[in-house]
Parts: sequence; C-alpha cells; structure tokens
Amino acid sequence: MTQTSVETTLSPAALVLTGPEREVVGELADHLAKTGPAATDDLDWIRAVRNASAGLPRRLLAELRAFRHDAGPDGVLLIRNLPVAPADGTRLPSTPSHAGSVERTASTAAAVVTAAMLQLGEVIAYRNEKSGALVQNVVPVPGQESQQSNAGSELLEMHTENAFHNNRPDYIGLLCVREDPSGEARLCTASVRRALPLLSERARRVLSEDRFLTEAPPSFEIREGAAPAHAILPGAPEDPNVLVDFHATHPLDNEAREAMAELRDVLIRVTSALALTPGDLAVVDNRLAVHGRSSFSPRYDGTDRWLHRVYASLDNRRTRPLRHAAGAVLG
Ligand SMILES: O=C(O)CCC(=O)C(=O)O
Ligand SMILES: [Fe+2]
Repeated sequence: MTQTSVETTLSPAALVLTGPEREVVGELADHLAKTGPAATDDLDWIRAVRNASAGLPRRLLAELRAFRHDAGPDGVLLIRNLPVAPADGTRLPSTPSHAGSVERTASTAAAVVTAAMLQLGEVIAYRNEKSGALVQNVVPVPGQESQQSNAGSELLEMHTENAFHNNRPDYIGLLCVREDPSGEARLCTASVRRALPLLSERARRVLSEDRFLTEAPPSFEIREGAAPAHAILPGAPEDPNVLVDFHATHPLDNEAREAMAELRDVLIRVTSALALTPGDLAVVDNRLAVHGRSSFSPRYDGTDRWLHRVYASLDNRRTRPLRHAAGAVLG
C-alpha cells in the first residue's frame, strides 16, 4: 500500500487522489464520455475505456494491482477525490428514482468507474438483473423502501453480492455520484479476515461445512434446479472466503443456525460504516468481504443519494458459456 493508505480497524485502506491526478482522470473520462458510440453497454465503448484505463495515474494503477493481488485485511479499497462531473462545469442531472434505473449513456462518472473496474478484471452484468446494464444506478425508489435490494432505504442486510450465483462478481465498484443529503446512509463492509479471529472454533468448523442454502432473488431464474448446500466459509481454514447473504442464506440445522448467528454478530463488530461523498469509489472484494447499507430517509426530489455500481470478474473464460456472443452479460 502507498503512503496515503490509512489502516485502522474501522476504516479501510484509502487512496486519495491529488489535484493533478484527479485532473488526469477527469480528462480521460470526459474524453470517453464523448467517444462514440458513447453507450456504456456497447463493446466498442468498453474497448475504448479498457485502452484508456492504461493511462490512469500510476499510483491508482499500482493500488488497484496490489488490491487484486491481495485485498488486505478489510477486503475493501476506497479511492477518493475522483471526478464525477465534466470539467466544463455541466451540472449533473437529478438523481433518478425509477425502479431498475441504469446508466446507458456514457458520462464522466460512468467512464471513471468502468475504467477503474477494467483494471481489476472484466466488467460483467446479469441478464436478469437491472436489464443487463453494465453501469447500474443505486438509488432509493419510492414504494420500495423495505425491499432487500439496493432500491430500498431500510437497513440492507450484509451480503455477498449475488451469493447464489456460481459466477458471482469477484469485485463490486460503488462510485458515489451524489451524497445522501440526510447524512444517514452508510455503506457497511465487513471482512472475513477481521471476523475469523473472533469466531469460536466450533462456529468456524460448522461454517466451513456444506450446511447452508442460498436462495436466488425472484428476478433470477436458476436453471440447474435447486441450489446445492454450501459452506459459508469455504477455502483455506486459516484464510477462508465468505459466502453469505443474511437475507437469503438459510441454515440447514440448529448448529448451523447458531454458527450463522455468531458470524453475524462478529461481522457487525468488525464493520466499517462509510458515508460516501461524491468522488468516492469503494471497491469490495466479494470473496473476502460482505457489504450492506444502513437505513436512510430518501426525499425523492432529485437530490437523493446516487451511486454507480459496476461488477468485475477475474476470469473471462470461466464465464464464457454464459456470455452470449462473447458479450459482457451473463444470461
Ligand atoms: O447502497 C449501498 O451502499 C450498497 C447497496 C448494495 O448492496 C449494492 O448495490 O450492491
Ligand atoms: Fe450489494
């Protein structure tokens, strides 16, 4: 990690771009926003962003590369002071508030988050989620307050992103375009590396066994029939991954239920709660950290909290059978 990295238990590593670094990113992103076809789902635009992303500031490239090698104790990288609006002073539009909102047209912010994620892996989306868009809006939607999705505004339980899916994303990028005017919303993240030492031996063992089932959200079809039972802490016992969604994962027996409850308590104790401000990009390693969101009070007047979300996957070949015509959408 570079000198600007901050490492305390409750705030993940952060890289704050300098003014000149921010300008470099801004020039690159403003140019991409105008680069034909200027459509975020178009593979030609993605190619242009991928090429341009090699010109991101050196320190940012080095930090992303180091994070890909090992996502550290928190499994989260926070990059701050990124541009989210064009340098020519054009104002951002109002925060969208419709269900399933996505960002199909290229923009400065869409280019910034896509460029950063393309340095971590291949950007992907899911046909059955947010209409397969690569750049998605995380905004509160009227009438969906209590939904356990990113359209809600009541507490969103900690989860592995798309936990049920065999080809879940390896990384999730969340770029803050507009901050929550109520000041309440927090992106919450918690890593299994921080949690593991606080778990009992018994919970560790039970959580490493195939004693849990994770449901798909109603919008996803599971082709292969019922999902198989899985472990919540798969992998190396001393440094496992975490695979759980506290809304959608169900223990198969009492001991498994107790272990899951213990894990939830421990994860809460090691949670970082981030009040994102414009230009903050939180990258979550979806193997090592779970994330969720505190409750907040939307206004639905165009000034609400607004994030762009982009997923990245590390293995383009592994997902190929699911990507029609070698596109970026898993279906
Ligand atoms: O709103 C947030 O901070 C995170 C929501 C979330 O879990 C997601 O978009 O995947
Ligand atoms: Fe999520």
